[in-house]
Amino acid sequence: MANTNMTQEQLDRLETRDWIQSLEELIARRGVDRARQMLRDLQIKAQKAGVQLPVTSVTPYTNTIPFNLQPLYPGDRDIERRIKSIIRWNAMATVVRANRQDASIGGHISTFASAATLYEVGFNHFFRAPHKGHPGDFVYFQGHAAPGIYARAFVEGRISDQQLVNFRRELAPTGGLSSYPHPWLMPDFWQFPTVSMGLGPLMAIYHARFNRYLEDRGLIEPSDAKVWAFLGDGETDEPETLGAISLAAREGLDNLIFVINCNLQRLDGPVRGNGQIIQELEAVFRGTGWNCLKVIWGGDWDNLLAQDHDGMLVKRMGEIVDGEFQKYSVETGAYIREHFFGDYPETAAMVKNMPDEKLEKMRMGGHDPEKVYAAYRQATNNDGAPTVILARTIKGYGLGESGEGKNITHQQKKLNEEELAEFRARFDIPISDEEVGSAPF
Ligand SMILES: Cc1ncc(C[n+]2csc(CCOP(=O)(O)OP(=O)(O)O)c2C)c(N)n1
Ligand SMILES: [Mg+2]
Repeated sequence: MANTNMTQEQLDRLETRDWIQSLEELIARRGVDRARQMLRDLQIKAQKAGVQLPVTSVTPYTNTIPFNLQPLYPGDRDIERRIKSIIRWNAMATVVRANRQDASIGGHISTFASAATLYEVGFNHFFRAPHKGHPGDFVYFQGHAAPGIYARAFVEGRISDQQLVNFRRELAPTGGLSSYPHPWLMPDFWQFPTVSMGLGPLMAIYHARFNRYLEDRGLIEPSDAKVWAFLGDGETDEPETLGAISLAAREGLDNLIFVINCNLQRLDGPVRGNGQIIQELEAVFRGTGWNCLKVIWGGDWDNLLAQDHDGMLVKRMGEIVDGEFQKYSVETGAYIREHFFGDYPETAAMVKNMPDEKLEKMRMGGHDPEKVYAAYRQATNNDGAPTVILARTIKGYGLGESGEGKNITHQQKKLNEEELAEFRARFDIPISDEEVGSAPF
């Protein structure tokens, strides 16, 4: 405090750094449990002195699982990316081709485009079919992501070319596929109906509860089977989605996992223009006792987060409302440098040597298989409480100029030849120039 030429703001920063260093040292010397105890003690002191924290069930706007606690990814990333890219293409082609036949058929491209990694990590590493002595897992798929689930079943040889061609025309003489998960129309394929938003998550809670009841009454063998529910962030506006979450926590349903695809968009605009949907949901779920895992930033951000000794980057992340984040997803790297990193000298300095193109392409957590895997693994091992994973993604991911992060993307059903060629190039799809316009499966 000797240098009186310093402004109050500069002095505050020095003081903050001092406290952060003390905390770092405590963690290094005594570990996270001791640090938690210390923070609790400080909070009691603060509360008694009238320092009230706004909502204590919200954590900073960054990943719950830090890089150093991330497990090694057990899969082959290259093969998985190739398979996922082909599934992305087939899902898109299914909707595009159906709408070329008849523009009133409809369907959705951008929901699965944002959720592909969330599903593929599940399919490749977590979801189990019933097998000897094990009932398998129960998966509630987000209804509007149905084209992606069909596209995977096609690659697995479980549905035919003709069925994909007849998407949304399941009564066609040669067979087809229902618009959404529909166990009555497709009893050998779908287990649970979900597209009326809010019903999937509500049923998943009762399903997990009932499984526990059957186990407790000795009617089925106890197992580690999970109920997974995949839903949209806009879907959480439905009262049914959040209506029973306190029951799930009260019953300690650690056989239940919600994965909320937080692309910040619903039908035709942002979910929370002037707020942060991830923080809002974290408060609600943590407040009722759920284990909450935020998967916001992809691996591209790890380096920057490692340099963020003063926490200014995470502070900045927490200041941006969803409407602004949406703007970043359609803007250039130069814009992001100026408007996101440029606000504080510390964050501006971090990206000084990074080119604009790199800033534009920094991946979100829900598009990074390693981050998603880490969260799923922690969720499947969690004891005593249900888990919600809040995964940040971009709606229409991979659709480029024609839809990525745009308000219209939910309604996007057509791509022209040039847009198809761009999609093909981005995901290395092995299709020739002559063929690309016809969007073959
Ligand atoms: C109960 C109900 N109301 C309205 C709709 C119409 N609808 C279809 S998709 C959608 C928005 C979906 O947004 P979100 O849940 O965020 O999904 P995503 O962004 O992943 O597509 C709406 C309102 C519906 N399917 N169900
Ligand atoms: Mg959404």
